Amino acid sequence: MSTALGNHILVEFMNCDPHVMNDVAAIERDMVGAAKKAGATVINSTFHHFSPYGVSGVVVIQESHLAIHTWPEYGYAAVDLFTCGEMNAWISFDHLKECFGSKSYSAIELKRGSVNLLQRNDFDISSAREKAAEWRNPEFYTRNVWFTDKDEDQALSLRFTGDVMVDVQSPFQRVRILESLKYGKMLALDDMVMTTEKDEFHYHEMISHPSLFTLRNAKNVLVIGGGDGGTVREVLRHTNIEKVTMVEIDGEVIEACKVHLPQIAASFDDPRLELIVDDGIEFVKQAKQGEYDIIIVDGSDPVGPAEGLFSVEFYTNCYNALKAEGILVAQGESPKFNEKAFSELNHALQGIFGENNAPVGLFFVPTYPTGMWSFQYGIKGNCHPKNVQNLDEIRQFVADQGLRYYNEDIHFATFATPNFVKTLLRK
Ligand code: SPD
Repeated sequence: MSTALGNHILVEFMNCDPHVMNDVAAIERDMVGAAKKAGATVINSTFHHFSPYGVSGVVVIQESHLAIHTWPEYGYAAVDLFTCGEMNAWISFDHLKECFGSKSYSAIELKRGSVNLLQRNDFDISSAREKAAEWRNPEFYTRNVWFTDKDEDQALSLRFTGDVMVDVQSPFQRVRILESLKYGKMLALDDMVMTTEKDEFHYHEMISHPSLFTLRNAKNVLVIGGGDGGTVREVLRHTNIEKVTMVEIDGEVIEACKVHLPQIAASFDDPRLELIVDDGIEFVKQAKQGEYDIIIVDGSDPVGPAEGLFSVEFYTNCYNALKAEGILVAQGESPKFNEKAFSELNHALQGIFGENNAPVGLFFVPTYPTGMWSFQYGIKGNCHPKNVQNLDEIRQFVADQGLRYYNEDIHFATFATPNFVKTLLRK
């Protein structure tokens, strides 16, 4: 007969895979898996990813708990396996060692609650245990897992179910589709939120319609990036558009979205669309001069494959590829999250298109850090979104298409800039 109430194994997992050590979803899955493999009943799990890196979490089990804290930069995890009853926590230990790819480890095993030191009270808890067993369904437990999009000082976190539909490392980036609780399925590239089912319309309507209503006779549009398909879906709502060429560097993004985000990737079969999987920067360099009415740059943030989408050379090539009356619209980052990229991009556009021809459109995206985001414009020729007069036409279009963000008021309001933004834009 055991002389203790509980068994506590304190584990040092060393030389682990640093990527696993920084992956909150993988660690939650592995810790829950370790509990279940050893026959434990899971009550709930809470896991957080910390800035700049590291994961902490706990799986509460009917037999006590499993807890972890990781230091990816050292390939290290401190793990507690605290169990009572018949559960063999060494089964959990073996499972985690395997999952974390730990090449060296040590463990201390302690008995907790020595019965020689305790005095049992005179109270019968067996009926309470039976009651608990009646309502507990071992298949369902609360999961509390958070995805965080951040820089060193600021972050936006979304709670997600822990279920991962896609997790692939493409030649360019890590492509993931996760299920968030508040915003539905979400596309993440590396550790950044790109789009979610519930708020994608904010971004995709606003990247498309202001320029399309400014240049009402536009026929030929180029989209760089936009692999989820949301931008071409919006552009193709306009019947005056005869051709859209979309150049996305990462085929994995397109495939993942076609399968898991079909309402965003809804227009890939439109015969007016030519889809090219290739480098957009190189494509624009080779493009014919004066070819496009509108160029839309739906890129990711200026790290990894999208870095070149924030250069003077790229936007000069875009300028040349536009017709004499043409509009460039670029994903312009946030004036509160990435002030530097935001203002540098605008200064570059002012330099290429002219000081008064680089307006900024602000709009709101709840799932991007700070919520305040921008599109930046380059106007070639005399067209200007502020001069739009066809308001009845916009109203009718919005109603017919069931748009949920853009309307005739927003068309003008997006170009209103707060004073701190005006300061950022001043050269
Ligand atoms: N931090 C997010 C920057 C937005 C990048 N583009 C999103 C793609 C949606 N089509």
